[in-house]
Amino acid sequence: MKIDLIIAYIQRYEFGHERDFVPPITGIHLAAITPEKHDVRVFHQQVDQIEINSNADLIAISFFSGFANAAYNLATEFRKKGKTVVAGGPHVTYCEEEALQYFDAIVTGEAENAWPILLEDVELNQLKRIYKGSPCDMKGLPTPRYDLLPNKFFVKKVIQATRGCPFSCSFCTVPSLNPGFRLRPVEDVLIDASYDRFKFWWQRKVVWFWDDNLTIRRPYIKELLKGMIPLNKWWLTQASMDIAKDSDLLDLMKESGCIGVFLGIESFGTESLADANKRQNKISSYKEAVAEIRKRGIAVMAGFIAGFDNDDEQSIINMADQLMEIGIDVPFLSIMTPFRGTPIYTTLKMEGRIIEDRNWNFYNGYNVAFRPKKMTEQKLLDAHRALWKKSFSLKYSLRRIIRAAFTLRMGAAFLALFMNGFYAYKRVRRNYPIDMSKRTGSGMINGNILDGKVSTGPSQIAATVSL
Ligand code: B12
Ligand code: SF4
Repeated sequence: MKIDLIIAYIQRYEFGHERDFVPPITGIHLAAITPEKHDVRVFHQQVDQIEINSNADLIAISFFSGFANAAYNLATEFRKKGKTVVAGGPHVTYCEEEALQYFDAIVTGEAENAWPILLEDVELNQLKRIYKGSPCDMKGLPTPRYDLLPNKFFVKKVIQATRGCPFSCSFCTVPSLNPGFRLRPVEDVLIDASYDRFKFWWQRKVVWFWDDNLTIRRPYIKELLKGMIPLNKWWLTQASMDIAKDSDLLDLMKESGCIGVFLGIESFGTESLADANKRQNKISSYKEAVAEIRKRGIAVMAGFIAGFDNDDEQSIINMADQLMEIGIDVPFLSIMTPFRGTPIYTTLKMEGRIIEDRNWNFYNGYNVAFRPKKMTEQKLLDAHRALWKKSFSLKYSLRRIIRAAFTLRMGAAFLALFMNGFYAYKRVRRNYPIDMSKRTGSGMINGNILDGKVSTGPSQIAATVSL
């Protein structure tokens, strides 16, 4: 069969992205686990035009909640052309009934066991409506199909070594989406990390782990990193703050070429961290923890969330200074989003605080889909935008770039330069995160059909994976 795998996307910034940094791994992983007899193409709606007139036998769409409207629009258009359209990913896993209105079949949970069965059923003309994927054994997973990635992505080597996370933060779906903590054999991961059929040296050099919490199982990560040393790569990952107390691990991270770690710091409020169930974070030790990592020349990227019950406008805006103060090299600033399948959704739903008439566009991480406790939804949005503008002002961005240039190893300093430069340029161009209440309903965001092709935004500006 001919299969088109599509990663749906909706532009999140006013003018899209200026540069496409890192791709999702989902499409190229699904392509890799598709039996070889099938002919697969992978489209990323953020950079590719989608061929509605495709001659594929099967269209398979993956999407996050914030991009559901794009996925549903695509499915509707493909089905008008008589195509069989299936879907999977975090949104359909929690919104089965809704998704079944748009797709011929859905795969919930992980695909490794269910996807081959679905494909066989399509061939036998016996497609069922729901395929329930189970947490897979990660031994023997193939190398992602990097050859199918569009050239627009700057970094290409995205890898997954583990699945799951032992923590249970209230806003996160990982504990139910990828239950348990599972590992790929180190030798399999090293094969992927060594893949070098890329055009540019940095695409061969940089390895970006798309794991939930790569460092949590110490014997495993230490074995993996020892194996990484001879590969001479620059690598990045997500991790939890406990790594800062493990100097042996940090030394090994440095030795094996780590240039960046993403920490979910989330908040500077004690009550907010309790609301988040983020017991692994201690505010009093943020600065010290960041310094321990930076001492090894590794850049600290960190996520912060605006909209906990104890947040007010000022506490949100204050984060711009607080994150500078603790030494963060690249901040990622989002708004609390009540994703289905999370404890925070259950709480807000029970309290009647989900704004039911806000569609999935409001679930892109930059919009408000619930009623905050200490302010109106508009005030939360305004406070987030004020935080974003202050954090990515030229003054703050340059300070971070210069600090990184003088204190971090080369790859980490490049990272700080590119990422801060990327956001500062957006700030200067006024390319702000889109306020969906001003766009939704205009028909501009939800995947326009242009000459039989679908784009993600009005101007067809390439919209990128943003971090
Ligand atoms: C890597 C990652 C990122 C990366 C890459 C993003 C990307 N587009 O891929 C970065 C850091 C950029 C990122 C950003 C964001 N992310 Co993110 N991210 C992840 C993470 C940690 C791993 C995803 C992954 O690649 N897994 C490995 C691949 C191989 O597996 P997979 O994608 O899960 O797909 C499997 C199954 O779902 C299924 N499947 C998926 N699609 C399909 C399609 C078909 C047809 C089939 C059959 C099966 C199938 O099969 C796959 C194999 O089993 C997950 C957490 C998690 N455990 O899922 C969060 C997660 C996906 N992210 C999430 C969110 C919210 C975001 C942001 C909106 C955050 C923000 N505030 O800005 C942004 C969006 C940015 C963007 N432009 O896409 C949420 C999504 C929740 C939801 N319901 O939508 C998750 C689940 C984390 C959470 N908070 O709960 N993210
Ligand atoms: S530590 Fe990260 S991945 Fe783990 S549950 Fe919390 S937010 Fe999710």
